[in-house]
Amino acid sequence: MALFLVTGATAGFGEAITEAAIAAGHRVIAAGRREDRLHALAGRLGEAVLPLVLDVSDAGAVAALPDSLPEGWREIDVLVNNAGLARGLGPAHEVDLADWDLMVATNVTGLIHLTRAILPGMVARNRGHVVNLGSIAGTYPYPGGNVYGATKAFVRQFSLNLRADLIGTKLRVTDIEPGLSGGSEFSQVRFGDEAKAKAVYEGTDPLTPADIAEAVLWAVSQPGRVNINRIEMMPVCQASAALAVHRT
Ligand code: NDP
Ligand code: 8X3
Repeated sequence: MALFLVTGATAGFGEAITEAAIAAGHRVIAAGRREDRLHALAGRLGEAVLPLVLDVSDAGAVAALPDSLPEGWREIDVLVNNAGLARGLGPAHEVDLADWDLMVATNVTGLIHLTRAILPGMVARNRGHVVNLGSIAGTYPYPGGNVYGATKAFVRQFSLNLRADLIGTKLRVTDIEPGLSGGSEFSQVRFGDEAKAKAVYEGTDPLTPADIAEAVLWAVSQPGRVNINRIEMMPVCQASAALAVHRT
């Protein structure tokens, strides 16, 4: 039985990862900003869930986290850096800079600060697994992906570089890189518009939060000698497109 810390557990992938971890007999510190959702989740899944209100972009709260956890919930085995978001799909020369700042603050700065806070304990125990939520957007460019895709490219390279630093320890690092996925609030958050969010999935059979959770639990449950570096996953209805050529 392992102790997980899952960020962004109030919706989508994080909620599904929490459910899957509990179903597999683990304990989960379920983190997010929406306290009502965290309590509903803990109420539904029982005492193996510890609800934790945490904004990953709050550097002070993140740094204070390891010492503020209750006794018995401090030795985190699996950190799932799932909290993240996209804002907008406009071209780089027109976007709202606040959207770019928010994506960097959450997907990059929040993720690295939390990792930095949790890693020393893992290294001291010589036990632990960091699972990051990257995206295919970190590998394949698309119009309007600008800073969102760049944050996920950062997550992929940071994951690989963590492994380089952790060589010689028993710690593991995995980057999960999903493509088009429904059943979460991702597109609602990206567009702030229900009709636009719904249109993203029309006529598709996207990945589900349960698919992502299964990949996370599979990576974590490998024998200790096995490190799954990256899992890139797409729904069958999605493939990378041809390069664009502008002709006059
Ligand atoms: P959701 O919008 O459904 O969930 C995002 C979660 O992140 C919410 O629980 C939200 O909780 C939390 N969150 C956002 N900002 C913060 C913050 N500052 N501090 C703490 N928690 C925060 O999206 P998904 O489940 O789809 O996405 C999860 C991850 O997977 C993201 O990193 C996303 O980039 C990535 N991803 C998503 C894909 C998709 O198509 N859906 C595909 C590939 C990757 P709260 O608001 O309560 O804080
Ligand atoms: C989410 C997948 O293709 O919308 O990371 O960027 S995509």
